[in-house]
Amino acid sequence: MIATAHAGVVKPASWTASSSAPGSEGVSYDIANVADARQSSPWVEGDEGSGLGSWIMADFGGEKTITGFTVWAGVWYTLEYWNRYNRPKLLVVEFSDGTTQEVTLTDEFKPQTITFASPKKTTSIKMKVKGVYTGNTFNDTGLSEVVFHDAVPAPHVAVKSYKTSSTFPADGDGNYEPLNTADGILDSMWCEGNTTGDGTSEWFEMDLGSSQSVARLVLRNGNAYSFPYFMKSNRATAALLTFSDGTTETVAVKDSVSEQTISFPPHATSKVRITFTTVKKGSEFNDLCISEAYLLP
Ligand SMILES: [Ca+2]
Ligand SMILES: [Ca+2]
Repeated sequence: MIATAHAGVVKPASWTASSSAPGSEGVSYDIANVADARQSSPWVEGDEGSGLGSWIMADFGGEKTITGFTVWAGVWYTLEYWNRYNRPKLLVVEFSDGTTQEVTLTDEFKPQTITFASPKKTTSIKMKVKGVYTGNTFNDTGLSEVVFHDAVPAPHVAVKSYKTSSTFPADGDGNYEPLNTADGILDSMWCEGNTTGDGTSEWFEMDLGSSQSVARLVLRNGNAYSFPYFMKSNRATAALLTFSDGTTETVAVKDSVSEQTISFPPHATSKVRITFTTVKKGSEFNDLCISEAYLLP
């Protein structure tokens, strides 16, 4: 099973930080950016020096049982900017009872999921930067997103693996792999990579590993980063769902940046292929993208 940020997500009631870098030209480095479901918007500390000793703190507004977290370490605006800024290497994680754990992160432009040795009851989690990987331009440390997990099973049907008709090649903004549709992040997405078409007839398939009952598809269509970006890229307006026994359902897909739940008659199936049968063209890019997609019973 793929560990996704959907699974057992605990949303903090509030966040605070030791400091934040001043924004400029409409760009903010505020602490709110670590929990806005967008990997390209970072918190950047505003302390003197490299960021050692700087911290962020999540307040859960009551006691929660936290099993770990997923972190998008560094400034994920683009890969170039990720290299420019410091990335946290060592975090001291402090719980509300005063106990601490040290977490070492790898220096990779990909989300990292940390699972605690045992689930921890706590009302808050503070993460203090104790070591950094040094950026090549700016001596400031950033974190683009943090998602906490608990042990409560998510309602989503687990996906074992994905297949696609095509996938857009990775570029300076990151990759366009289908796993991006299961991370809860609006500006990470699967985009088809057929250079001659607009995405019509392109598909991706979820392998559920075993027969599961599915009756709803939850989608964030297109590039869901923001409404202006949504308008720039192609999005789907209809899809054909194909199940492992060969049966199909035709469904309409709303041309909307908002989350939509598409219901269909229940099917017991080990695979669901979603073929996008009609596409609305964007104003700038001629590639079909899907930001989030998961199945419910
Ligand atoms: Ca963010
Ligand atoms: Ca996503």
